Amino acid sequence: MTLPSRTRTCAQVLVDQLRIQGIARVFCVPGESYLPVLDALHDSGIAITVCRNEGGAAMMAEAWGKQTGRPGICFVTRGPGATNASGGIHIAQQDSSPMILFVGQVERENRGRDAFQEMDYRAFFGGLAKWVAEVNEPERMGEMVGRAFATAMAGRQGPVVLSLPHDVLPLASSSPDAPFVEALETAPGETQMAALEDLLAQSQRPFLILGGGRWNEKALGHIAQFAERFGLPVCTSFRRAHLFDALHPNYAGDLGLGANPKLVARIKASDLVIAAGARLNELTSQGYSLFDIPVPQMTLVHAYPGAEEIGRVYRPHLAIHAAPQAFAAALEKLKPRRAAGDAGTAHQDYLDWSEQALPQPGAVNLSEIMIWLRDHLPADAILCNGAGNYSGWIHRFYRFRRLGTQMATICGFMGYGVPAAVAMKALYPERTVLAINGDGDFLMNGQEFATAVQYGLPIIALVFDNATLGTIRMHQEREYPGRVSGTDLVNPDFAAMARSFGGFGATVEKTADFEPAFLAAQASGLPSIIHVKFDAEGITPSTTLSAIRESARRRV
Ligand SMILES: Cc1ncc(C[n+]2csc(CCOP(=O)(O)OP(=O)(O)O)c2C)c(N)n1
Repeated sequence: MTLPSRTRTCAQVLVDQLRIQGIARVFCVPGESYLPVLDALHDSGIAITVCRNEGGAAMMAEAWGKQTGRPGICFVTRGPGATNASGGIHIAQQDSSPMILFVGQVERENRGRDAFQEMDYRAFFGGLAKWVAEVNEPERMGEMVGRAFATAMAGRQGPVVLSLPHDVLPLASSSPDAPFVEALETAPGETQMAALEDLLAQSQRPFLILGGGRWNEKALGHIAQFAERFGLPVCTSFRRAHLFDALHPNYAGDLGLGANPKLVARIKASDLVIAAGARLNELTSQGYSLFDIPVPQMTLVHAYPGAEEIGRVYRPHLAIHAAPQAFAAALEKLKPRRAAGDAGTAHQDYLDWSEQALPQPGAVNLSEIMIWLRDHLPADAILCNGAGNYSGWIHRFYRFRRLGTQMATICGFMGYGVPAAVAMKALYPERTVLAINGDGDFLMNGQEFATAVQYGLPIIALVFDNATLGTIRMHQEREYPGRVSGTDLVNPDFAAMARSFGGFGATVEKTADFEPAFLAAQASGLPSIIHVKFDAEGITPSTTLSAIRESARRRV
């Protein structure tokens, strides 16, 4: 796409660059520091979602990037806006999601004076972002924005921060436009693929771990066929369960918090692990206990798009520096030299682990609710969640069937569910989008429910209210049994909150109330909150607070 040449301001070059890169929507909280950009957006055809907090705006942009593989865009004002937005940057870094944060900056003539809301973004975001830069020369705007897209999408994807000095944005710019940027593809070499074929021929108990971003349906189709041809059990890394159909006969479950012990044992006993696209982070590696460091006890093949990640913790026996799509395509050519293995037992272990609801103290049973959702939601429904013990029920009982249906932070950031759901509903208005939250979790960004109402985005937010910051209470009972400190919560009426915001609200106090509440929420056509009150005693799907406390007391 080439745009007509005319005299443009720096801000207009920036916005034209967004159009050239195919950006349809940006997320922001406005600030006086970047008014020329807001003005340039006015007639650009790019939609603006104005958020209530920059933390929510940055998470929406991150979620957009995580889902689409192209950078989500967020604009925030200087100092306070930038610091509020930092949560989204942390998520984008840990979750490897492409996003660009544009942030206002003081005038160049005042830089270094500790001027009003001045910040050194290179220092502040330096350890988080893939690239932090300030656009000080008007004629370099196109170049800088183009590079921001390329950097955010290349290798291990992540966040880029571009700072926009106040006085630069309205200046006339002769900057040329940069062309549309494709993510850099790296493909495996033939020798590496031949080596992988040899390793598979020698292996008795191979296993495939699937994770990371940059996948598409076609590549995942190649992965499924590869697993079928070789009889490989496949598991997904922490919060990437949507990469493989849970009902596929080769699916062995997901690795993460509360992983199936049989799955963990199976991986430990395997003689060949192929990690495809997964970083093998702390939660996936079960607290760095699954593989020996630095050289894993079994043969490790690590296929990953970012060279700097391969060997960061684990020295692979075979390193394949390749983007997931190219790696998956290359797998098509591999031929089994022995009879296919048996993934059936691994899949049965997964089904047994996730099939039945477990008993839970109190009138509300979260596993029954999760199983109801798994039986009634369409396969393309998107589930967004933040952090908290409630997510353990999602991991264990919900069955993700399609790419992009699980939107949760790999870095365990509270408050992600609502902003991610707002972004997903804006992206896919026709799909069912849930924000699943704990009570502590929800109020970290629950204000973005107002954004859902403002833009007519009927997300359904479930708030699992146990009147405690349950995860921390659980750790507390383990370490300091009976000494509850700083974890109790007194909550508002979340259903009334929904109504006061202009949405639909319902309260659930027993399991049987959930179905009618959910159906009523759907029928309302409004953004909805379903306030589910349950007993904190049922702290995880498989244990209680009392059991944790008692066992800690016996230990002391
Ligand atoms: C932004 C942020 N702050 C703090 C934490 C630490 N943390 C992890 S889980 C949790 C409690 C979550 O409580 P809640 O939302 O009520 O869910 P529950 O664990 O009770 O299901 C806290 C405080 C975090 N992960 N993220």
